Amino acid sequence: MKILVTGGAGFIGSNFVYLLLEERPEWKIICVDALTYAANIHTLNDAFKSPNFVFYKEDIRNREGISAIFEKERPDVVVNFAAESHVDRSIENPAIFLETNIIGTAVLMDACRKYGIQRFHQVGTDEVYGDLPLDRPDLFFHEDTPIHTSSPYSTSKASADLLVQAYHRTYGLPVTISRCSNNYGPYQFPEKLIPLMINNASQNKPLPVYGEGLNVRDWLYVKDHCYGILAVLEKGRVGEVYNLGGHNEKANIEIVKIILSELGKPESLITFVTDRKGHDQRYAIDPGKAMAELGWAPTTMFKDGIKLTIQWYREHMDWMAECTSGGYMKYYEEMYGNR
Ligand code: NAD
Ligand code: TDX
Repeated sequence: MKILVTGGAGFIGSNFVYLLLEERPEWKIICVDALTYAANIHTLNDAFKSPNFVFYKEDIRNREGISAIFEKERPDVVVNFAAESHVDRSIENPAIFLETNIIGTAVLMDACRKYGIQRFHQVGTDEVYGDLPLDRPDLFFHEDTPIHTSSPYSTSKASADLLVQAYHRTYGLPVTISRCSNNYGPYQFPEKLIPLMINNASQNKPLPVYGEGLNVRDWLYVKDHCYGILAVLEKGRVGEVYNLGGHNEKANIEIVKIILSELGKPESLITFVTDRKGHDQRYAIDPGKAMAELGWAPTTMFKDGIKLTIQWYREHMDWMAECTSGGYMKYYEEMYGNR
């Protein structure tokens, strides 16, 4: 099996590469990543040691470059993780989200049509369903929940999903889509809630909580997400959407307090700042279809996963320092300076 993984130098893509090396060591992995600000090539240091791993620095928007990789490697399966993934950045600068997340996905699928493929899998998000009210804990996102997006990020991801479904119906491209809730774990760029709070708390810097910190996210350990994607590839039905999540809802403020407590830091570091524009209230996935059809279920409880995650960042402060060098301080100042 030859599997082409885009976005493999980012958070979830790199965890997926490591899962494949562990669980499917006979597969050839062709990793394609443009190495944007969100990537850290050192994340893949151990993958480079495998003879079954090859890496191409390429942009999924580049039709000729992507075509040349397909021509040379002839992948059997493509899994598309590559994306601009941060909601706050999409609010500041939507254009690149439309280009990478929509056009990039189309470029990949055009290459799949040209060269033939057993499966194109699109890594999607629960944010395409919009949000749920805080006072209706009985409501969950199902695969047939209407698409109703809030941010330029979620709109670009929803557009990509619609395009994937259109390529299936129009051209018969064998596609699947997974839509996952918030991931946490090793190798996440410290612009996202959990690594940002771990990084700031470690340095006794203020922890910027948006609004009152009451927005709810449904957290899944990244390795469980990766097992879910592998299950969709191997057991999922072509043309179908699968929601992945672990019924692990937490208000942001709870997460921040857990991090402070694990690190032995005072709650006085918490600073409430101006809310995110259009901030989604609550995400909550019903993963019943994936569980019933694929036999998939998360195995890492949040109480264990968050400890593993905090421990990982404490042991990899050099990795964090690499991510936060370069443009990070400028980004931080622009995003949080006057908040
Ligand atoms: P990330 O930002 O950590 O990584 C994205 C990777 O894609 C980076 O390595 C980056 O260099 C690469 N990339 C960006 N633009 C590219 C381009 N034009 N061409 C080639 N490579 C490019 O993101 P992530 O958190 O790992 O998310 C991966 C996927 O999973 C995304 O599609 C995201 O929408 C989806 N997702 C993420 C979460 C989450 O909680 N992080 C939840 C559900 C779904
Ligand atoms: O500094 C912060 N303070 C804060 O209160 C940051 C960065 C976030 N927050 C809040 C906003 C959200 O309610 O924490 C929550 C989580 O924020 P993010 O980590 O930015 O994630 P979210 O916006 O929920 O989106 C994530 O999950 C779905 C990923 O970034 C997406 O790629 C994925 O599709």
